[in-house]
Amino acid sequence: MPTPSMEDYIEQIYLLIKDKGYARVSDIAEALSVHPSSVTKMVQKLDKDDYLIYEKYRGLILTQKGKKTGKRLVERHFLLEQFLRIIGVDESKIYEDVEGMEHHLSWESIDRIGDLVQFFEEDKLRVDQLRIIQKTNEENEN
Ligand SMILES: [Mn+2]
Repeated sequence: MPTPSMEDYIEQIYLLIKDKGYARVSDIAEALSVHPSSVTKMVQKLDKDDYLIYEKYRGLILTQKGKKTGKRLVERHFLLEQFLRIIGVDESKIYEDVEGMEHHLSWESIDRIGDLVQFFEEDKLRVDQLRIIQKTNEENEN
């Protein structure tokens, strides 16, 4: 299993390759706000663990394992964003909260959250009902 930090790298590399067709060390460093030397170090570790193949002057490509993991991590991120949006979290907090949550939940919990998101999406009336409860709670707080 990849560590949280490895997951962040695999997720970003997967996104960069999906969006631009390639992932350079400098792009990864910028996306994760880390020093390029940290990227090189992690990329070497990910190469050793078979998530990608890294050649210093030719860049990197994801292996089958890396692609599969990357796709799963990006989907998990997206699901958690949907979840926070549905339960009414303010848009300005969603990205950071997902970054804080995503590595700390089991896949079991992720799947159950997926069920809950589906439950709300299948009938938008359920979202309206939740908003009524939230509005009442807010009014009682003030
Ligand atoms: Mn993420």
